[in-house]
Amino acid sequence: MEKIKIAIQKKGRLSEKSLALLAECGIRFENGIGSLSVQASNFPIEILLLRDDDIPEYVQSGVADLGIVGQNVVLEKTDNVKEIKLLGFGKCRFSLAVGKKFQYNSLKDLEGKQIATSYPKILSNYLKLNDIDAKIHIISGSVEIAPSIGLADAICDIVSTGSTLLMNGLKEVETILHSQAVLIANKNLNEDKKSILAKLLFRLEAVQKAKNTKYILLNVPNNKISEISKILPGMKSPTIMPLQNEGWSSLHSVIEENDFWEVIEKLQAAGAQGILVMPIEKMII
Ligand code: PRT
Ligand code: ZN
Repeated sequence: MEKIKIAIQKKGRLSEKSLALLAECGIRFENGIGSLSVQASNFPIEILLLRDDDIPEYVQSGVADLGIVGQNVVLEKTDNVKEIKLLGFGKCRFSLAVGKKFQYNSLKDLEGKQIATSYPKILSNYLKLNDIDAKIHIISGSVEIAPSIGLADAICDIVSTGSTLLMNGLKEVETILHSQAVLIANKNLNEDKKSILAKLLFRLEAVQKAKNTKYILLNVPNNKISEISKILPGMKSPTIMPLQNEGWSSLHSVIEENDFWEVIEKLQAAGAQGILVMPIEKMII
């Protein structure tokens, strides 16, 4: 039977979360993670463990059918793969930074200056779009030290907390893009592979929905059931079960993580008691 090949980062910031996501989709792996490729025992998928920089090209050429990689790397390496799904981890931004003493007012101040980066394509597109002529120095690692050793006036790099910039005496002046891990696919998957991808996506969506949702149980006086049910949007409508205590019921529903505290406050104000909130493992609607 046909298998789908998914490329994920071998060792780095995205490795653990990529593997965990596949595991949450119920995929079990046969051999150890030390090797270059890993077979799944219960799903038609093979995992290729690669450097993240190589993943977009492998997917574009069809050596891998799918890949999990940062959007920043996809943009830099290829424009010929399909972005299938944002995965919500590996979040960062790609920014321009200059030395603390650099008098920066606008992008125009970078005209004629030297900028160090590992992402020449994204940077040059951005400069072109903004009509700035600057010299790009391509450096593969430790870009943030370039200004202090006199190699460049500015840098363009990935930032997450900003502490690396701070430690190197730099200040962030422009955000070029926001990035997170994304599932990409080859543009010419055959029908068999498309149907395996659809199965994988179905599972991914169930996992993602569950992460954003909580299961909630609460005790409510019977005369408040309809008022409280309105506060809880739920999947369809809440489940209501009588309690042994006369005049009280137990109400079960789901709530969105985002509205969590707001909903809890409203429920309490409306007379709910004994509120229990639990994680949901998978959610299929
Ligand atoms: O070996 P391989 O080539 O596979 O890995 P890599 O070293 O190229 O990549 P890796 O593992 O560092 O990052 C993989 C992906 O994680 C990146 O492509 C981004 O999409 C995403 N990501 C999220 C980050 C960061 N956050 C991040 N903070 N990638 C890099 N950084 C670095 C950044 O380059 C800078 O040096 O962390 C430093 C800044 O961090 P703060 O928190 O100090 O701002
Ligand atoms: Zn890399």
